Amino acid sequence: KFHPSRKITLILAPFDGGQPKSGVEEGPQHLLDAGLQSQLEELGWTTSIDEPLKDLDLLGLKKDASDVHGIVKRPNMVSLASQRIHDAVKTAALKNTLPLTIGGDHSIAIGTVSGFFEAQPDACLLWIDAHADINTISTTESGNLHGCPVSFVMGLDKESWPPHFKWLRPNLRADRIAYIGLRDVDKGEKKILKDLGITAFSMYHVDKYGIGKVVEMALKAINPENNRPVHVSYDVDAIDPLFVQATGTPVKDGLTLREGLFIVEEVAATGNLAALDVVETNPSLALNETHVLDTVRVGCAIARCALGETLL
Ligand code: NNH
Ligand code: MN
Ligand code: MN
Ligand code: MN
Repeated sequence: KFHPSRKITLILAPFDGGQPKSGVEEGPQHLLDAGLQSQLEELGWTTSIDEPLKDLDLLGLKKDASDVHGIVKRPNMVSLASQRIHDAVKTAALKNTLPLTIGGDHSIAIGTVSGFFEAQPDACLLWIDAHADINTISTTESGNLHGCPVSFVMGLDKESWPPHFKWLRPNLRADRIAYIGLRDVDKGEKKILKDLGITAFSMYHVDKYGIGKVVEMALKAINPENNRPVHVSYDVDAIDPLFVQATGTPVKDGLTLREGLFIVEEVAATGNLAALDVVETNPSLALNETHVLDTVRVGCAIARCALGETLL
């Protein structure tokens, strides 16, 4: 429904500033090397590539030891990168292309979500992750900004924001986001989810209802009339480490590979997918080459299933 012309802007976000493990910035190149672009073209999409971080000195920014705000690490680096990604996603969406952003760590979703919702204010967001990524500057225990993007785009605890984020206009409402796959949620995050009444399906709910029902309930909550554009922000660690080993914070007892792909197949079937992020593939954390290939293939499969690949 939203993309009859089937054009994708592939936005490369080789960014690792939102967490401490190097290697996640190599994700985009690995997915491209695995043939992502031709796989999407095979499905009937025209693709063009945008590299919004190209003109940023990421290595230099990473070395800047003064880039801290209390315990929060690299607010300047994350802000500069997310602002460029915000502009790229917004521009892609306004041109009626579907922004597909490849990370990189999940802090880049500060840019993808805020940028997409500026272009499509009626949109809703499906966050697929083992983690809720809704820590605020006050609740984060790690100080890693990849654990905080949702709180930024919702404008939570804005008084405590590092000054670097002045450019950011929060535009995500609590009734427009739903989670699937949660199983490692911090105490402070549980309170936020509860207080704001956010729709969240953990692995408990997947076990209880089955993935089919869970996806149905999640979409019903954020898109009751089935008429809103859907942004899917997909952290590959939502899927069990049996299938996705090469990621920064694997958590056991996750989604099976089929459950993980089914989620995006269902969104694709609604015709409402309008933006997609695939984040947190870190090829350098694999123990062997098979693990790298497995994880990168899963990243490509998520994109293909979201963009219309079916089994029959
Ligand atoms: N909740 C933890 C934090 O805020 C972990 C976040 N890690 C993730 N999120 N990989 O998806 O640091
Ligand atoms: Mn995440
Ligand atoms: Mn803007
Ligand atoms: Mn995660």
